[in-house]
Amino acid sequence: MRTAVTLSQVPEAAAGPFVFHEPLAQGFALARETGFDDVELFLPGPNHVSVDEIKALADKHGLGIAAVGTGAGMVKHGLSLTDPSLDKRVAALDFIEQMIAFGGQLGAPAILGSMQGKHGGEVSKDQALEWLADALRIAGKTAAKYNVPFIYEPLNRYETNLINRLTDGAEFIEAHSLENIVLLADLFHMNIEETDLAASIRTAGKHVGHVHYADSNRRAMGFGHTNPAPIVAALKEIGYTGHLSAEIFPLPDPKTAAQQTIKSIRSLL
Ligand code: LER
Ligand code: MN
Repeated sequence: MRTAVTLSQVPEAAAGPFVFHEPLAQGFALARETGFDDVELFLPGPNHVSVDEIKALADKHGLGIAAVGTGAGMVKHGLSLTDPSLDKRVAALDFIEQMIAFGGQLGAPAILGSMQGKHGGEVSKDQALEWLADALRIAGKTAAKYNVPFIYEPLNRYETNLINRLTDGAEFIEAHSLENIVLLADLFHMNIEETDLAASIRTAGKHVGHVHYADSNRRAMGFGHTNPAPIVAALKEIGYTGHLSAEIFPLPDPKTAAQQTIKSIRSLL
């Protein structure tokens, strides 16, 4: 398993669960300094910074790109894959496909989190899930062109009413025969939704492709009440070799949150 830390460049997400919000050059340096292998990028969109610039920063600091988020499509542009408007759904998928291409050129998968949207009003749950499956089928194919998977993230009930649990995500992938889609086990969302985090990871098994390593209160692991030992043991058991990525609040300050994450992971790996 590899360690990663989140770098955000999205002003609208200044209060979000990202460790470093400094300009990218500084963010990469801080990630290296605090001991991470890789970084996870949360960018305003596919044209905010060039792929070459990211490659240069990654090389300079000896860091890889773990993943790229797509949430700015929602927080900046209000786009979701399950919007009642066809135009907005098309724009949402287009944004995601551009982020897949951006990340793909860096060898990094893109993540679908908040852009999955919600059902409600004129959109039934069945309809929303059908749109979600259609979009995941396309995104999986696009990602395959770059030899990376596409990451789907079940979110807690306050953020989506589509799929909240890891095992429901695994069933969804299988029921729709979705290819090249992996699941993101965000331990913060899972703390709200799962009965037993380690058991859900074992059940979802081979579908788990990324981990947001957060404590119960979305602070660095060790600053809340989640016990990470059985979770990391379950990840080892399923043969997980992906990232433990700190998508957490920068509390009490970014460096301390980053250092605590590394300390927790080192004690378990
Ligand atoms: C994104 O990774 C996530 O976990 C969502 O909660 C973002 O709001
Ligand atoms: Mn997450």
